Amino acid sequence: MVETSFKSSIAFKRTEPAPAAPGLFTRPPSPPPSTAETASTVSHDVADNAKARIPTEDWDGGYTFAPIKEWQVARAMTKRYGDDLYRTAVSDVVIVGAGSAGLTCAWALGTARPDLAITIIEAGVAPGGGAWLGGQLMSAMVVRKPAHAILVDIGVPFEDEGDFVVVKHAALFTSTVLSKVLALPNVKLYNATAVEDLITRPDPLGGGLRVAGVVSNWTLVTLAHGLQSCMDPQTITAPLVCSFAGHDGPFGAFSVKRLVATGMVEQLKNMRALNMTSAEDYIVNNTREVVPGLITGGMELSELDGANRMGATFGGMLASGVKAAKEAIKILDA
Ligand code: 48N
Repeated sequence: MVETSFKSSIAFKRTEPAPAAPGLFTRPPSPPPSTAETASTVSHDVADNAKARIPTEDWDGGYTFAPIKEWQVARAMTKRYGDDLYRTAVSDVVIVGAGSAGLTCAWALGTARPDLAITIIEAGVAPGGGAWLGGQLMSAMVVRKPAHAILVDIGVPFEDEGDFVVVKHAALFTSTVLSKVLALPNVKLYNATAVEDLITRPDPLGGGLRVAGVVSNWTLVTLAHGLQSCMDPQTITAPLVCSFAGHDGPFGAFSVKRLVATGMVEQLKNMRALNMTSAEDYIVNNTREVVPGLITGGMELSELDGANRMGATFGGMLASGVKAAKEAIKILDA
């Protein structure tokens, strides 16, 4: 039975879905199992992939697929997407941005706390943000120690160069952490989907406002608001939002800009020039709950705090994501 007082509901020490009508942070009853879940299909375990090989069977006589109807494909996708939207309408944590910081946060939090329902909103079709390449369109990704320990935990191979390590292609990091995050049963990724506003509530614990979720829309719709009126958004309610919206790009530093626009923060101090020797330590050590209900990390934090950029070294992003996960657990378990 979920306690419904505000403070305790943050802890989400839930055993059963609350029978009461869903409140602000009370999980509504889970949706009925979807036909997808009750269908007689048996999910394919990745362990079976070990048998993947070039088939020796003769295909020269023709390769024939099992029969299909168009409506079966349509329903297979829409049923799952509809179930996902229904289930994630109330989440425990929303992560804005699936760049290196956001994905590492999702991986750390999702693996450490399988009880938490974590929803990632990523504006791009391809998650990953700036972590598909190293620097100046070159492939290799540099990660300074001790952040290489996070690569070990995730399972990303690297070459050791002493005080730093090199992942031979940044896409190897991004695709590996992405595959691990997507395989977590308690994490849902909505890519090609933009956070176009925050949800705020009066903060019963502090008198001001607290962030209580996000407003989302398909990115193409968000980008086209000037072309067509009244394309209203969706909402996802959560007691905690972790924002890693980066420092550039069409949506850069999105959440902290909304904090200024809504008066929750006075001003952005704007990212400062490059200083590789100090920038990463600052970002990791200052990843924090910047207003009640919103943790900010990665390069979005540099825009809020006026921190230096660090250039093409990514350990600070990985460690900021893990720091945000640690802070989130402290807040949710308070
Ligand atoms: O990779 P980014 O931009 O952000 P981080 O903080 O994860 O990593 C930053 C890192 O790539 C660097 O910039 C490196 C270290 N360079 C430093 C330097 O000196 O230049 O990822 C942010 C992600 C992107 O995928 C965006 O598409 C997404 O966030 N995003 C959003 N997704 C949904 N809704 C939004 N409003 C939104 N805004 C950004």
